[in-house]
Amino acid sequence: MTSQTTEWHKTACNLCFVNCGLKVQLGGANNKEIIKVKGDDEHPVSEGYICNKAARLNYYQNNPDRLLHPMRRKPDGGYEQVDWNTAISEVASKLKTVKETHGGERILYYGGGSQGNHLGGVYGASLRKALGVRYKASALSQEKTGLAWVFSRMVGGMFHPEADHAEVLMFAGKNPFMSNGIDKARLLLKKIKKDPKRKLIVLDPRRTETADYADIHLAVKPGRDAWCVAAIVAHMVQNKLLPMDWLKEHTTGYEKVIAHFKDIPVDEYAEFSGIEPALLKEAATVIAEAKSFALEEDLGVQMAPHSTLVTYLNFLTFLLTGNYGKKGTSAMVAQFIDVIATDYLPVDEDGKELSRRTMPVTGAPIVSGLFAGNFMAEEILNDHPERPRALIIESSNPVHSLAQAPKLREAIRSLEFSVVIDIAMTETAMECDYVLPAATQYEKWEATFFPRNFPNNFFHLRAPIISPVASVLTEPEIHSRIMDELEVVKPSDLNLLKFAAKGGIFAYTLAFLLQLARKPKLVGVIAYVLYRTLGPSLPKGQESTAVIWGISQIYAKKRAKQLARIGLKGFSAGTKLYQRIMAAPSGTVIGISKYEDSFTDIPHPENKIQLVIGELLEELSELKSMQPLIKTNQDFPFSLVAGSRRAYTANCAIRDPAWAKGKNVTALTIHPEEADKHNIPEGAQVILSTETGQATAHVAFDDRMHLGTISVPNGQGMHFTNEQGEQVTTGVYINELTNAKHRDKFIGTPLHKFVPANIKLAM
Ligand SMILES: Nc1nc2c(c(=O)[nH]1)N[C@H]1C(S)=C(S)[C@@H](COP(=O)(O)OP(=O)(O)OC[C@H]3O[C@@H](n4cnc5c(=O)[nH]c(N)nc54)[C@H](O)[C@@H]3O)O[C@H]1N2
Ligand SMILES: Nc1nc2c(c(=O)[nH]1)N[C@H]1C(S)=C(S)[C@@H](COP(=O)(O)OP(=O)(O)OC[C@H]3O[C@@H](n4cnc5c(=O)[nH]c(N)nc54)[C@H](O)[C@@H]3O)O[C@H]1N2
Ligand code: SF4
Ligand SMILES: [Mo]
Repeated sequence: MTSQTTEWHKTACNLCFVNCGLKVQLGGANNKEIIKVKGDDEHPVSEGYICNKAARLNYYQNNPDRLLHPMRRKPDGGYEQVDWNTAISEVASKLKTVKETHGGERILYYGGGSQGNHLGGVYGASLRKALGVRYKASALSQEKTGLAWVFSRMVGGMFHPEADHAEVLMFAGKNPFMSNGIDKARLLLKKIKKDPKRKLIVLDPRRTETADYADIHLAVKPGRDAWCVAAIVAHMVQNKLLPMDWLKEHTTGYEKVIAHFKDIPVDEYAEFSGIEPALLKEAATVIAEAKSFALEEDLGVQMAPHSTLVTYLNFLTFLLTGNYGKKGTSAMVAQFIDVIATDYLPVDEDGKELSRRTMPVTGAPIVSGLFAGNFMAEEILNDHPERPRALIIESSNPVHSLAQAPKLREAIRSLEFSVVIDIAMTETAMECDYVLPAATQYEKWEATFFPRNFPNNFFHLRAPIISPVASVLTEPEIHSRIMDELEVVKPSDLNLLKFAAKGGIFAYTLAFLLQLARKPKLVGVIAYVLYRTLGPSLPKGQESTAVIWGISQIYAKKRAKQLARIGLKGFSAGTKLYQRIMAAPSGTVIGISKYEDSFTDIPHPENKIQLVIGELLEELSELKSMQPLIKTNQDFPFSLVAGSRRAYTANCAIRDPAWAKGKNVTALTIHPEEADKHNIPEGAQVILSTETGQATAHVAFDDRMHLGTISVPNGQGMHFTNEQGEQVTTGVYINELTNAKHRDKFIGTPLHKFVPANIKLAM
């Protein structure tokens, strides 16, 4: 049945982690097409803002390559369709065998959500607990765990840079004009530009679209941010621009940290980083003298040489200048769930961690509960008795998104068992034993835990707007069916709760507290327990929101102060919060933070910011050698930015290349002068090579590029079935060319922004 509707449905965009509120109109056969998209002006954070990508969301929802049935790999390597009962019982039984033979800790878990969906991952936590899984990784641990290590050790909690109110704002290695990644990015850039009292500083080798809005563009040499930011801090220190009374009151270790910057030769470091010393000093002075300063960094730091050190230096620019816990600076937030868990451990007298949990084979550090995906293939491909034997992947495409795809393919194939839950037959799915098809994010209840706003903390739970394809299941259902098969929870343990749920939510709350006290082992599998007990008593279709009720209870306990400020207190505060969330299709405020919380909630002694990170101060001293961490060479004379955000890239969310508008979305870009030097005409086909692989690309000129660099976009080169039924790929599958060993010294995150590479005209 084809129909056209004029009704607007509220939801959110899942193409980047900002998750703007949307209103969409549906149409097409059975109203399964997203026909019209506009910003939801009632959404408290995005307030009607959207970028160019959201309008083409239907390419996500209606992908011709959509996976519609569970698939099982045949001995010949092909796949066959199996029914759900077969798939679930075989997956459960194979996981059980691995657990019984080698132990549950030999099963790895990867993913748990991408840019728009975290609800399934919460249910995945119950399955992990039931199996005894100990080690996990996700997209976060190939970008944000360095940041987590630094913020945990310094302030002990997630915070929000108040970009909207900062007098001076700095973007370090972030191009929000293209990548958004910050609320209402383009509006913010315009607002700052128009206000003569405000200033924008951009630290980026490329003259980015964001840099067009900057008052100061620090066009650093690629990979040399460490020298640049160290010199900025050194200039402040050496010119006594720091608020010593504030440092004394709110921080520890400031004298020690300051001492490290006293002798840094500012001019020399500035020049080495490619910045005019006068301009660098101007930036340092503007920051130090600002009434308020906030900084937001992203992949240009977190995936570039010295990444964790640069994050630390960035933090010092605002923490040493007292730009914390007041308007327009950075303030601690109370998220619904801390999507990046805070993680700090005891340190020695030099401020170095005494110990840290590591991976059994590679010794990779575990930060915020995650090991860096860069170690995954290495962890698997060996004969160590404690190597992983099985892998569960959920809502992630690591064979496409982690460095060095060929190694990862080999690793997954060598396992005793692998299963992936996805909406498409991805590059990863094609290496796994079983593929379980999920409902899309517009066919089920969904949410992310990304929002980190201040002072109003915010959460948006989205109701399904499109009826799911009958042959797929939601992740909560998939996980729970596997759990049922594993029989880890006795049906009798659930009966009391099922019964209580019939008496209403308050009877359920009492029974829930009682049952958890009596059977503490249920705590670990709480999402499953809620789904199977509270779920059935909720209005039909809302079962998977049971876990939101559970998280609301935890939030009410952990964030009682912030919750009380929206008038919710006492025994029923959690349930009332859940009810508010359910009644708010544009999302709702879940708690109010105050600037004072930014200090009182610091978990460190005397609620003080700990400025010393011994390991990173040591690395700072190593900069004296003036040796870049990674060098180009005769064979690979260019530094390749292996994955940059463009107008129509969205990680692996959209597989149909037709979704992208404009001919250069997939191009390899180079500065015209640089191209001229190498006799490469615009539009040429070139062979792009690195030490680990090669690919063909077509060239587009971009006079914003830093000389000596080339760039290819992220999220390209995925396979896709075209109208003729042929498998095609468009653009460069960049992780065929990256090297997993090319990673941050502390955390292991990849250094994708500086990959030595070469290009030659294709014959
Ligand atoms: N259009 C689009 N938007 C997206 C996404 C997408 O796929 N497409 N993905 C989302 C996701 S998951 C993320 S994590 C964010 C990432 O968002 P961003 O980090 O903003 O995006 P990138 O383009 O990867 O990198 C940012 C900048 O790093 C710069 N850079 C390269 N090398 C260096 C260096 O050595 N030093 C410095 N200082 N900068 C350097 C590049 O020139 C680039 O401008 O984007 C989100 N938004
Ligand atoms: N070389 C290089 N590599 C990079 C980057 C780079 O810049 N350069 N960027 C990195 C960054 S910042 C990130 S965040 C990662 C992202 O990498 P991934 O974590 O792999 O995330 P996505 O690529 O978006 O993949 C999400 C997967 O979820 C599936 N999916 C979508 N909706 C649903 C759903 O509702 N349920 C389920 N079960 N599945 C669903 C999609 O089909 C897709 O396969 O890539 C990283 N990889
Ligand atoms: S900024 Fe991100 S979430 Fe908002 S519309 Fe654009 S891609 Fe979607
Ligand atoms: Mo990301």
